Amino acid sequence: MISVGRPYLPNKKKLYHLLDKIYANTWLTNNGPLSKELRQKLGEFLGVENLLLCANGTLALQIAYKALGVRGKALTTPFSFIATASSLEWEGIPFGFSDINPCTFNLDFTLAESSLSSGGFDSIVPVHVFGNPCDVEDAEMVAERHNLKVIYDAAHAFNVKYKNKSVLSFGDASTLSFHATKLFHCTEGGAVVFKKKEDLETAERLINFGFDENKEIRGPGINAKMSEIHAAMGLAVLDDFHLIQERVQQIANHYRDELKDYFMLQVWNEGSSSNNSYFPIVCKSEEELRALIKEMNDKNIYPRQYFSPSLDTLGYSSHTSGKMLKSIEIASKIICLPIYPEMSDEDVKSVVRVLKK
Ligand code: T4K
Repeated sequence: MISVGRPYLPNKKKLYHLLDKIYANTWLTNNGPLSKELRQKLGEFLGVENLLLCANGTLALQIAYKALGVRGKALTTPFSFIATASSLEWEGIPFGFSDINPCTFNLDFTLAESSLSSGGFDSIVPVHVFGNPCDVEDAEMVAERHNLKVIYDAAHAFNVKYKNKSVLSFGDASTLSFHATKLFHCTEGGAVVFKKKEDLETAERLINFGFDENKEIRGPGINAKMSEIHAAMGLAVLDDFHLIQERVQQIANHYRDELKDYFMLQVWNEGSSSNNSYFPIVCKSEEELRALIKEMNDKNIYPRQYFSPSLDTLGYSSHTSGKMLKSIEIASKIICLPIYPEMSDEDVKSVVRVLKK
């Protein structure tokens, strides 16, 4: 079976060596030595400061909102995974949607500006969809004009650079997912990168029940820590990340060369690198999409319709005026093709063969 993704499994010996350390330390969670090592290595690898590991990417979003004191209305994109919106809903933060640019699939900040002019917003939550950096300069100009906090959902943007700088260094905070389906993963896991050290320090308490470094409770918190076993997986995967990147780059290049004249492809933000974690194509119609998915499924190929449905159609938010038509249209015609490091050349060719028929 060829599915949309398959988790990278590091060499067992490498992982066992790290698990041996956990046994030797008898330390399983609560900011243990392996999670400290992973945190430091990730900060260096990604070129960012103020990085905090979390139990998953959804909690990373929730911790970012809490640490930054986001309570008023938030504006976000309807074209994302459900966690972007459900994390706001779960935190009781009222939110509205603004439509996307149908070429980049990211928030269109010109449209966002007009949604924001109705007032009452105190944050924006843009997503770097499929790792494509949204227009961070426009986002920050808009945020400054309207006095908003910016929390980027960068779940897909591991190791993505914008103008040679980590895309995670923009905004008040950026969050990552290290779920098994991501190129870099810890089985489950996530992180927040904060602009300010004081927000990081607040978040360090929030993920650990509100305890400070002296074990005094400084306010309400939750348990959103990463365990040592998850950190071990992360360290083993990080060690191989160059191999993962190299292989998915080859697959993406092949898809792009073969399919660019047949489908609309995502328009990438100029001056940005790509981690090739997803390979979306946009069909001409919903009918074409249905037919292609069926043909692929018949050949044991299982792409996914990320992201569908458009989140504004779920009835979550009461702060949206009108339908998000561009997002709804893209959601009805998009397919993310299988891409993962273990895909063989023959697997890749078999996907292309169905699509070019
Ligand atoms: N923000 C954004 C923009 C996100 O995309 C996500 C997560 C988040 C926030 C939240 O981060 P986390 O809290 O998850 O850390 C998957 C992932 O579960 C989810 O992490 C991810 N985005 C989303 C885009 O995709 P599903 O429901 O599509 O996953 P599932 O289980 O259907 O797996 C997809 C494919 O991967 C399957 O076809 C088979 C393969 N697979 C999956 C797993 C779990 C395997 O081969 N082995 C496995 O162990 O959500």
